[in-house]
Amino acid sequence: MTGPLDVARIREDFPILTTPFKGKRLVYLDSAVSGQMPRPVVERMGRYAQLEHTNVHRGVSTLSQEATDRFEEAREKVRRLVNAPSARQIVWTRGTTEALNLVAQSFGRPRVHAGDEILLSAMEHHANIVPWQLLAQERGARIRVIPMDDDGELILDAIPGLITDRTRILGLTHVSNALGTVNPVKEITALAHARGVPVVVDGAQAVPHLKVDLQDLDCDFYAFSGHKMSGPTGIGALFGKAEHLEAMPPWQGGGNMILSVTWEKTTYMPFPGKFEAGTPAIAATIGLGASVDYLEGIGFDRIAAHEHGLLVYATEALEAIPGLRILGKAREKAAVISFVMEGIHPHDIGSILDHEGIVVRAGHHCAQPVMERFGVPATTRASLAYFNTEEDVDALVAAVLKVKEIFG
Ligand code: C6P
Repeated sequence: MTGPLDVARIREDFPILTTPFKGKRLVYLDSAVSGQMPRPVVERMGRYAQLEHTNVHRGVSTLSQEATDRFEEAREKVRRLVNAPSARQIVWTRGTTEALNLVAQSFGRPRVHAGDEILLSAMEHHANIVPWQLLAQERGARIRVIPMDDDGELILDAIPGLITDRTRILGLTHVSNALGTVNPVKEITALAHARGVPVVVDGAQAVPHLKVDLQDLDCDFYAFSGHKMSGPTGIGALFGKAEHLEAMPPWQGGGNMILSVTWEKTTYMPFPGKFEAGTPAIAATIGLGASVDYLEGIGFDRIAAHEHGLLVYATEALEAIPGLRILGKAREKAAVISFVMEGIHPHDIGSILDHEGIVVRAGHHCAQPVMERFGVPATTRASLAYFNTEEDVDALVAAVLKVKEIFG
């Protein structure tokens, strides 16, 4: 599809946006925390639950075979979305957090030893910090950090000096949830690969907004969550390069991931099966497939153009408010606006906005090192999606002016 988005039409797919909230029009500016699900996704999951449900990969019944087909079709849709070479390289997880823990445990643990180094960017979400800290503590390794500048851009020149003979992995977020920065993943991956260092990318905030091409980026792992891309909670994915997934041991054991079990010896399914122990989130997986259809139906070029237009519009309007400071001024930026206001706590701003029917997030956004870097305990964050409008931004700006009035 080409041309601008028909946002009014799209909004009809989201009953939450058209149903009064506290007697007001709901202004949802918190898609970075969790996106809203359009009607076709909800309906697809409902149809599965009511008419198609049973377990997958476990039976000769037609019902089970059909559920398995739908489940695997979703894997193919996700493969296509991110241009992975093979659907087998898409491992289902509960979300980004679980995917990154899988990499730390199954890929990281055998290769990280005492004195080794794990290199992370300064703008990681806790989900791409804590799993590596746990591993580093266990192994006696250390974490090193790629710094960022005052605009919230990574200092790329620092990277070659931070990669040493002891660097075992580089972890990088594609889009910062706290600042909106879009990182040059391809360039950083090439720098790391030139020194033989594999790269794990946190794509939680990228997949919903950009066209991601994993074969072009060439990273070793890429993690993302269904609920941030118009899909349900409880499902996400890890992409891995085939040679890594082949070599990695399972990280959880149980049914569904084995070829045979005896008291003496157990053999495992080939990937992705060996990483998917137990009954998966079947309805959510099929729902995620429907969300891919929905997003592709709109088109990522149009989504990105619409969101960028709103970002520019909102940035200009907010910056005109005296005493308001936006954190994160990267040249490449997704539609995330984190701001602070002189003398007013972000929680107070968030509460007043909530009263006006405007949903934003106030806090550290699970990125405390980013807050520390900018010397603030928290920010107020508005994050935009393809269903937002200039009217939403105007409502935000009016409410922020009201906050300013209340706090003098
Ligand atoms: N960020 C936010 O408000 P899960 O919870 O596993 O689906 O996603 C974790 C995660 C990982 N990486 C990034 C960059 C993220 O933004 C998130 C989730 C939400 O910013 C909730 S803390």
